[in-house]
Amino acid sequence: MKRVSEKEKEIERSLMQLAQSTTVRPGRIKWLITNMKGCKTLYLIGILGTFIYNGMQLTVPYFSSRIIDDFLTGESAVNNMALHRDIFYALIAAMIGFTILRVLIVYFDCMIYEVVSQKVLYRVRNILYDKIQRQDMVFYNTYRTGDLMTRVTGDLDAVRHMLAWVIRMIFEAFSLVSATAIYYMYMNVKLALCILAVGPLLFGVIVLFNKKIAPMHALLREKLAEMNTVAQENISGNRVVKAFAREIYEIERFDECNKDYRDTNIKTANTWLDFYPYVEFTANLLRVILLLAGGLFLIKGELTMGEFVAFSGLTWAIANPMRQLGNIMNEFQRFAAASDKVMDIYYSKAHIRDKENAISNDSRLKGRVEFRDVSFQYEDGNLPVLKHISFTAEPGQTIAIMGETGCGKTSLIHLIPRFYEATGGEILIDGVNVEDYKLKYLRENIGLATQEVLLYSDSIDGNIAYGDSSIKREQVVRFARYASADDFIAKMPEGYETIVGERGVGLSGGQKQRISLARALAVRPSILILDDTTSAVDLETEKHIQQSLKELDFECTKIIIAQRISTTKEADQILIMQHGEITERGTHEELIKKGGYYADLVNLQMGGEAV
Ligand code: DUT
Ligand code: MG
Repeated sequence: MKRVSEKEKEIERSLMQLAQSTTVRPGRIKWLITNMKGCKTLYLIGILGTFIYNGMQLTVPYFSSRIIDDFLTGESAVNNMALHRDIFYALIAAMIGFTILRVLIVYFDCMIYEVVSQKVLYRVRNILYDKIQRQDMVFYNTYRTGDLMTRVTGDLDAVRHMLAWVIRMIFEAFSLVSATAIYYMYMNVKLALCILAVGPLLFGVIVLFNKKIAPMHALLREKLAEMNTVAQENISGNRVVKAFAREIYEIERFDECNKDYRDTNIKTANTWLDFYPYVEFTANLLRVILLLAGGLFLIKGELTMGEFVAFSGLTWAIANPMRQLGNIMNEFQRFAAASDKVMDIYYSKAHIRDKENAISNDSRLKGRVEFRDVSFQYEDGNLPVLKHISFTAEPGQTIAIMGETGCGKTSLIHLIPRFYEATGGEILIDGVNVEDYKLKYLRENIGLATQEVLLYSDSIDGNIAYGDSSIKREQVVRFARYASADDFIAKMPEGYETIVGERGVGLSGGQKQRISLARALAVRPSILILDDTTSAVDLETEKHIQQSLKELDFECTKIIIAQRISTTKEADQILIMQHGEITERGTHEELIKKGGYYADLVNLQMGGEAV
């Protein structure tokens, strides 16, 4: 049995914590804050920095208004210039000094936002990947790969952008406008109120815009996921596309999605254009108000020339955030749409998971498999796939399952490692319900060669040792021999180091099956399940494999699905399935005597010679 590493234990612990702490789905911002674990203080410093450098924007107009009033236009300007030239220089030096300081603060502040957002991105991405890894089959049947990929890439980036840019911009706008408003009030309350009266007008525009833009972003996000799904399915299904010469059709199909995505993007961008004139009008209204009201106060002597220049020099500090608001709202809505998708996965829970006191230990299971009146139906299906299945496989026995295609063989064996949960009855291993075992423990004791072989883009050695990376080369070779794979592997240019492409490109169907069998054997399982694993292997090789399976140097119960009599005839028990039910059972001889489906099969495949 494999040793559980410290790192694995740590991951397990943190996931348990996560599972407990994530029962209620919080709001988006609260969710962001929880994921800022360890860098909340840094982020707060970042926000404080934003306030400081925006407040410092006021220094330039403040010093310039002092210079104008005291040294250029005021009554005692000439006098001051002659007597206090040092103050004049000091004011100019202060203006330059504050500007340099401000630039430095902006630099470090941006860095803080970037660091925090990357840390959060790293954390959330890992959690998402973990969640996806631990999901059950139902999840994989529900979500399409392209959609999941969009969630861990594009959607997550929108979340990062929220932290790195959108929030900074919100605080920037807020601090700039409030600092300017306070400074305006300090200089001249009446003029300040006249200018700030445009606020409610702008607020109305933004609320309307927000209502229109939110659904656009949700749609945009769907279109992107759709496009990614089409691309992903096509790339992985490239052989089918080529076989049917459907390249042009697929290119056109992608083009449709791409166009759709582009058009939605343009439409989203245009939504802001509809609102832009109103915002621009309001922004320009500021200048008009300033000229009219400011001019009037200047003439009446309620405002000095320096103050007027300061007012005028700061209108951008109100107008720019106004113009920026559209962009901010846009990005905020992008974040809203994306974070919903990310949080769906973040808070998703596998239906099939460990019970609270699930059994797990270091000892090997004996491998007694018992099905007690098991029935099963897929969640999305409307007919039962398995009906009242009962049988027992004693440790070390071989059970063969046969039956026409679609009768439920694969569904049956998928219940043993709990890929799906039985809808009726129970499945016991060593007398304990499979639901009472820890999934990891249960599955470590099962070696499964699936009907559809999937190999990783890795060396043959790496593929065989996938379930237990601690095994040495000699053992890998030994398991390859059991699976009759050693011969052809040895003949390959780089032997066991040969890299097989994605999904085993470069190998024949039978070769892939044999590697998959070696991989299942390499975990030295208590229960070996083979789903049509030798169907593409020639009869001679198959005979050899059958012999090896009998001579394994560890005890294991074998459950073998096969179509060939040659594979199944030596089994301790043969189960014949029809429409989800076991209709015949017994040994080869017993079933031939019975003269049912199996006997017909023997006649068909062996021309009756074995009878
Ligand atoms: N089925 C589903 N959803 C699935 C898989 C299968 O509804 O995700 C249905 C299709 C079929 C029945 O369940 O009608 C049994 O399928 P299974 O794959 O168990 O059949 P099989 O006996 O393994 O067929 P084959 O010999 O073709 O592998
Ligand atoms: Mg099958």
